[in-house]
Amino acid sequence: MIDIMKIHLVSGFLGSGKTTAIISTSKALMAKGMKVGVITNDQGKFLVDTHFMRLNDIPAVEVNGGCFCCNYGDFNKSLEQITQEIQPDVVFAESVGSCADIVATVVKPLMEFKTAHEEDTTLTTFTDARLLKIYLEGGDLPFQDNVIYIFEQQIQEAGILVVNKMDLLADHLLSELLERTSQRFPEKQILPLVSLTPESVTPWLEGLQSTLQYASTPLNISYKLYGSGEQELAWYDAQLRVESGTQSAVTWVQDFLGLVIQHIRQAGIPIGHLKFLVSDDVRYQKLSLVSGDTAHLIEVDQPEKWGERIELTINARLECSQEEIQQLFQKCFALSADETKTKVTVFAEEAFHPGFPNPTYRFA
Ligand SMILES: Nc1nc2c(ncn2[C@@H]2O[C@H](COP(=O)(O)OP(=O)(O)OP(=O)(O)O)[C@@H](O)[C@H]2O)c(=O)[nH]1
Ligand SMILES: [Mg+2]
Repeated sequence: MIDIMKIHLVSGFLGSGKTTAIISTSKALMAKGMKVGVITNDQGKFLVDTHFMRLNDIPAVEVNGGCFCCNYGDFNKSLEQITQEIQPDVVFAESVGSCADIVATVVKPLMEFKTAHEEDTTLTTFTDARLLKIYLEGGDLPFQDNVIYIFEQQIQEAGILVVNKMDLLADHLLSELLERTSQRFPEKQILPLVSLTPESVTPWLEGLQSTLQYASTPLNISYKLYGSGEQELAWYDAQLRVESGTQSAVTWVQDFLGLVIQHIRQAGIPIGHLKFLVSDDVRYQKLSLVSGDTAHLIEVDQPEKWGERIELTINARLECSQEEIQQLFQKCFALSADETKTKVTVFAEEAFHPGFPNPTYRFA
């Protein structure tokens, strides 16, 4: 057995606020002198979230190229690595936002192979309060039914259900939403949360001490539906460098982001999570757009302060085909080629659908 620490698995739909909450909570714990490690996870290979954790001085290792369930060996190696490197008191493991069935495929193997103690392991599912509200009221979420199936299954297996981004709902709607949530999921610990700061995540930190850790019965999940839901989603990841020409690099980045959002909106493509990491030698910023956000622009802070050379990482998760997502970005690159001599170098890019979920272990 790895001489473990607490392991908090963090699940929830794309863009629900997992990374934000983990960063805020890690900062709160680190300020109290605790050692924290994070394992990030994605189907892709160059991840905004991992970079962003590290830029926030939070030790992070990543399991990439597939979810924890399908790469349990890599997940276990990452746990060993982080244990050896920093001997953490607490590990947060954030699963990719299209992943479900974590109890059977990650929690149970952790117990079965005696890697972790039951009382030290939790599973929290994050939901965006705006999406949860629509879902519980029987409204139309902006996704296909089999994608919504994943959203439902993630909630179903939570021990702790975080209703996140409560600050984005009007006050008079909050208590009604919480009441509806408790009625629908009476067996879960329901935590309203704002994840944005170390101070605001205290309810989650306290919730993690509870004994109601995760649904004791693994999901009765249809992999056919779950897999088909993942197939509706397309990933586009890219890493590029932008160097100023006659206009600043940051202006190009800002215009490019606007163009991408405009084209997605025009095509009516549902957004899972559109995330960008912008950095130069001195500063960095993560920019995000998720389903529920109505903005037509995401803005780089203090554009006048950015350097001549900017690194841009793109992680886009949309409900469309692989061809559509690739063409959309290609079109935006082509439209952004201008006469300002801005030099844009794309180091790596890939567009794909997540593979069919095929867990390494499944203990039901
Ligand atoms: N207003 C508000 N925004 C939040 C809150 N939590 C997260 N966000 C925003 O939601 C967006 C997505 O947050 P992330 O933490 O990246 O979401 P995620 O669940 O890690 O996303 P994936 O890893 O792509 O599945 C970002 O723009 C965050 O700033 C919150 O409590 N309030
Ligand atoms: Mg994340």
